[in-house]
Amino acid sequence: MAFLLALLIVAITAGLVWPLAAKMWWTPLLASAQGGDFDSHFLLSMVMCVIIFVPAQLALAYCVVAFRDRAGAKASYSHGNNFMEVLWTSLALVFFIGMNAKGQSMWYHQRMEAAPADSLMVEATGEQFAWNFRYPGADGKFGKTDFMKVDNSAGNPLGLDPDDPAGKDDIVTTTLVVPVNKPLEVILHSKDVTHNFFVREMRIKQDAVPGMDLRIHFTPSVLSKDLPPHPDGTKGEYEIACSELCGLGHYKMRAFMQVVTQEEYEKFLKEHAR
Ligand SMILES: [Cu+2]
Repeated sequence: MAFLLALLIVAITAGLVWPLAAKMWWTPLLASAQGGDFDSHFLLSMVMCVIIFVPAQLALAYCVVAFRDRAGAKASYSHGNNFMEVLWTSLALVFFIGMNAKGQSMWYHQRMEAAPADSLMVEATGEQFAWNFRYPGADGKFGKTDFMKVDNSAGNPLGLDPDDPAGKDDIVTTTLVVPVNKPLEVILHSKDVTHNFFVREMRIKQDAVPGMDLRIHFTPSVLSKDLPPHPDGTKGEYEIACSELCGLGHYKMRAFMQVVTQEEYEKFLKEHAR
């Protein structure tokens, strides 16, 4: 019986490690300059888990056999080993603090540090259950908004103030179109509840919180026309999925992001210029 159990433990361990060893990766295409750090951090944590998990399971299988019930033998009690206790507690401490420190710096770099000076700024505003994107237009300045002026039916979902000259050329769209290889700063707002701006290929996930001005910057690096089609058949677009349970229509709250060439981007701006 002990041998069978040990065999089962080894088989389950092998079955769990197999997808990783066989490189059955589940990360989607990587399409931002900063996403590589995220992937290597993810891979490092997976590898560390395997390094800890496999010997622990093999030791368990060994103990199941070595200390199995033998007729007539008396069990002995061990109070443990202080040296080993200190050793693995400190190793775990170093590991967790180290992983956190590395993750923290990636997080900090994209959110707390200022975006590069030549970044394109786009405001993304979530509402139940849609996204609107605003470009500052030719003057590079966002106009004032006033929530009293929000009127979806009149085509002013963001409440642009018509009296502010800086807002006259602001462009509002429902699809996010950005040029490739240019740093992009997304300023996240929400009109009602907490939403989340999630683009898996960019390895970007950031909450949009009502009343807050949350920023995240990254550099899209793959044209959307080079993307493989989505399982739902959508082609040439990155999905921006709301990733915060925000109400009954949460499941269908999504928008799309197109990464285009500089020329195509300028054409897009001209077509939408006001
Ligand atoms: Cu949402």
